[in-house]
Amino acid sequence: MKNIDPTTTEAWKKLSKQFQEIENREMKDLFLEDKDRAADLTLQWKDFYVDLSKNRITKDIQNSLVNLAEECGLKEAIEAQFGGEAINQTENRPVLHTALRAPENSEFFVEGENVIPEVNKAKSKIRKFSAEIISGATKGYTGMPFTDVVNIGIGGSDLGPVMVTKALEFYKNHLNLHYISNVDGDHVHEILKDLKPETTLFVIVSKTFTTQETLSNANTARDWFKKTAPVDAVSKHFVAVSSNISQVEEFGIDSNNIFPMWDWVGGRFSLWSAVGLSISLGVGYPQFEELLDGAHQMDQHFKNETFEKNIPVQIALLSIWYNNFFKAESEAVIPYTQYLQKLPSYLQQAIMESNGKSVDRNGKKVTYQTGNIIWGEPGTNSQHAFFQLIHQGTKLIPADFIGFKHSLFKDKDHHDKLMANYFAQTEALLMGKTSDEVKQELKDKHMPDSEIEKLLPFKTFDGNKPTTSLLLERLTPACLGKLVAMYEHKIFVQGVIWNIFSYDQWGVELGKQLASKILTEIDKPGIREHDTSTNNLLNFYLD
Ligand code: G6Q
Repeated sequence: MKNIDPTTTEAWKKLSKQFQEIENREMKDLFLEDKDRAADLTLQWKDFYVDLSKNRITKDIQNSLVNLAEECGLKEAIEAQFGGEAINQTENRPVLHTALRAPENSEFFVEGENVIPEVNKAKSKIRKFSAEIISGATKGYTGMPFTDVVNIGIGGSDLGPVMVTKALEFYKNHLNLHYISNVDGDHVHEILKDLKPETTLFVIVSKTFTTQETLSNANTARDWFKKTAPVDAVSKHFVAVSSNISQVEEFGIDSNNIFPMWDWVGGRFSLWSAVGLSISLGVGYPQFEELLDGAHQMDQHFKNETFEKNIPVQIALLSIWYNNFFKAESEAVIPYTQYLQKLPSYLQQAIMESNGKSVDRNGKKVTYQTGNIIWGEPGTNSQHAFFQLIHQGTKLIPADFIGFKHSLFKDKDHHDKLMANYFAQTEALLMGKTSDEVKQELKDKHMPDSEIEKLLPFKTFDGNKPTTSLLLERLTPACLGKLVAMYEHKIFVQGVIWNIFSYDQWGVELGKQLASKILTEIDKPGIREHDTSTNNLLNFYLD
């Protein structure tokens, strides 16, 4: 990978000039000047229609952004990633979540060894296990089929499976899925209180099997289970997904019930592995495989398509454009489907943990902005909540609008209403509302002129707010796979250009150490060696 400061590139210099030229320009004028703008700035690929034209760019700016990617060595970086090079240099690991969704006969090499046979073996195990639990062939210790599955994991071992399970709820079978992540005892006890040990299967997901939250919750679940079940039933009701076999066995899980994880898959990119076991249990393995296949299709698109027509590359470049030139502080993701309600929080981890870095790949502090702040909620709910700030606030918030041509229950009346909002919002954010329009509207309502003058500034909308419309066919597992993989590649592209390491997470590791230290002090009265604020808080807590 090239390790260059992006601000020193020719493309960056050109973009700085182009920024000055476009900063005060209205997108609606750009549409008037160029009748082909919408078509020229739209990407169509399979069931994706991605309209970039409501962004504050021109074709020339788009070309400069592509030049930036080229100057920063994006092509080589993509090859290095797919080629299994240890691009996660601070942990000395390759980054190959793409191997998890590749066809059975592919080849992905880690230190000279093709990992695909291992991946295929894990997939067969997931397939067989899921089928046996779903069909009831594998039963609990009293001979009853399983009704409930509890995933215990946190961060990357939770957010992906939770998000996908919610997203694919339409395809779900009879198994009830639960997710316990927080070390908050109220979380685990709240979930356990309604479960029956004899029909509950626990999936403990922890790559390291050392994570305090997950181990505490797993221990609590096992204690709860053993209150009524015989000890030897634990092996029937507890399975694990981990790369730390010895620790899992020590916990008491049968070695046949351990699903693998690998160092070359980062936690937040692991839903495609056995970390997604709960997904496969909830919707069945064939649907899980469709999800993987969709992601693989996006991988191929990302790897092979020119940067001009490459969806993840283009959305990543736009995000850099706003972050580094317009100084946008955050980005919103607004899915127009309730099923994707967890997508923003999933993306918060994926994006903010990956690119929330301030040291470049040469070990130097960066002098420019990196990781974006991500937030969002499904439309239309968010329109009745925070959209006010997007429309009339002081901040520039580029937003992805994700909509679908077809709903799953095929209720046309509801879907047309939902999508009317999707279209209307991006149009309003683009066009705004001029004072003349407001005047006319109020006149038509017979409002006196003096009142109109008073209200005018408040009811006027500047518009010119950037949005990207992703209009997809239907929320199938494959479509979801493509969408999630699109955002994964977006993250990578941005990390490459910002010259940072996207695949480590030292901030998370720090959190893991800090709490363990304080925990050892909690039971010890007396001297505390923290800052006075922390000392006082501890004393007040323990009083
Ligand atoms: C993800 C992070 C982090 C991790 C959790 C859980 O990329 O590394 O969120 O997934 O800390 O870790 P374990 O799976 O090891 O319990």
